[in-house]
Amino acid sequence: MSEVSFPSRWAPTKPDVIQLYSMATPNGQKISIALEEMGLSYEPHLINILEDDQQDPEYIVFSPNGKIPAIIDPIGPEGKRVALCESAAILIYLADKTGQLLPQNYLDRMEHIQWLTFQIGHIGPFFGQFGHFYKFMRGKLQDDYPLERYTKEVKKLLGVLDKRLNGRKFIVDDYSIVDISMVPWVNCCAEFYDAWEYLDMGSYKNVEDWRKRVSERPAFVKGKDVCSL
Ligand SMILES: N[C@@H](CCC(=O)N[C@@H](CS)C(=O)NCC(=O)O)C(=O)O
Repeated sequence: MSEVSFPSRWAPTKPDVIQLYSMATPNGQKISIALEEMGLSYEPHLINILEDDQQDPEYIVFSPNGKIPAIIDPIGPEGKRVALCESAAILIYLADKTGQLLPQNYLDRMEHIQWLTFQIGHIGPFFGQFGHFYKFMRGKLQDDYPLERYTKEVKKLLGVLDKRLNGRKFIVDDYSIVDISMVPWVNCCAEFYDAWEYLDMGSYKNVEDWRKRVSERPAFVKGKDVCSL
């Protein structure tokens, strides 16, 4: 991995701690919540995606798809500076760095990674598209098909989570980076998209209990508002 420079537009004032480049969206919240939960020191920088900060040439160097979140850890393995984008990769990196919120045992670890990739491959993209058509495009399109398609898929995914959480406090065993990756998206549907009633979220009782349990954690409460506008 080649070492990157700190972007001059978001110059660190504490260059010895992890630099977080983010905004308080579900994908961004995951990382600030994890950093808080793990007790790591970090310096947050707001990347305002509404103003296309994520396309800044200095930022694209270490987040090539122009998305938040990203981090630069000035003191990674072997003392090397590490830059990472993609929230799942960052969560695994932070968990490995601290030995927290992801088991080391191979098969337990793979079960966590399975659910983490389920979040990345399904929950993030489909909840995000649902929000686009429900919150931002509703009433602006002639065709109901996009909203119907994403509503159906989000309800299916909520059903998968509800079944998985039957008799469980968390998605795998103990609280982990998997829960941190998912709850911001479920909260986003209920709160930011304001779709709790529309999606009949009250009927997913296990999901509701879990998101309350997770959302009340002090690190979650603190982390979710980091890099707010
Ligand atoms: N797979 C990526 C998705 C990141 C992502 O979609 N971030 C959104 C905010 S939630 C973003 O940066 N959007 C800005 C854009 O698309 O220009 C991850 O998990 O980090």
